[in-house]
Amino acid sequence: MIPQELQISRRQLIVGAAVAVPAIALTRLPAQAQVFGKQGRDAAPYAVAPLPYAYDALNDTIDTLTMRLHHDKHYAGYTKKLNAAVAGYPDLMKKTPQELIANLDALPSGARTAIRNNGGGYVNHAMFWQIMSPKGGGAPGGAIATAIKRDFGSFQSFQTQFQTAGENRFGSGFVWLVRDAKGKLSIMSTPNQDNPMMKEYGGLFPIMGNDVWEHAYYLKYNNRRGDYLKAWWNVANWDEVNRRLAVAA
Ligand code: MN3
Repeated sequence: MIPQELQISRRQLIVGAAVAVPAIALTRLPAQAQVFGKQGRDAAPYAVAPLPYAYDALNDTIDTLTMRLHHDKHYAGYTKKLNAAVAGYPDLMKKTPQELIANLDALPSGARTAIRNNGGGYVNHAMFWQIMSPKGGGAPGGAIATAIKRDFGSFQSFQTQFQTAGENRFGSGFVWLVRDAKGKLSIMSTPNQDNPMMKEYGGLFPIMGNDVWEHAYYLKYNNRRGDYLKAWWNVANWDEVNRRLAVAA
């Protein structure tokens, strides 16, 4: 069970990102609870979190129809199938989606693949909507800027490596910026709806990730995934990425 104090703090987060939460409370909370705060529900039935902006808000970079299909069909589909996968397992229904995917080995074998795919899809997309913003773009500031410079040499070098890893992901998947146990940032990519929090990837906390499934870019960019990855920086929400970095520690 989650202690009462966490539930209260988490509710503050659910109210909205604009609500000021004392920094000390953020650092004391487990990262999973922080991430979860914007996803709406910590137990089944898991809910489809609304986009934090209009469908057409990112239109210069990601077209409106792509956003509508991606959110209302793909993400909503993962959510529906995740709920179906845990139905009939009361113990699983009490867990957060992050807890489910971080402990795949502990799941009943009959539900494991469905939870891996759809729980991963749920967690990945809940993050993805938040780390984009119509007010995003530009160079990062704050702690993430310092950490990127420290671990990649420069923001440009980080961008190039992130784009290359995204382009090199064969088939569908995500490219990630992760933080390891020592606090060092690195880039990795995973197939399908896998997530770095899964044990086989080291159980690493994803600071940010870009969706390189064709459904994320094909209508506007067609086969040019590299163009999508390059343009995507225009909507990167560095405030949210900084928030995720802060709770990862
Ligand atoms: Mn997707």
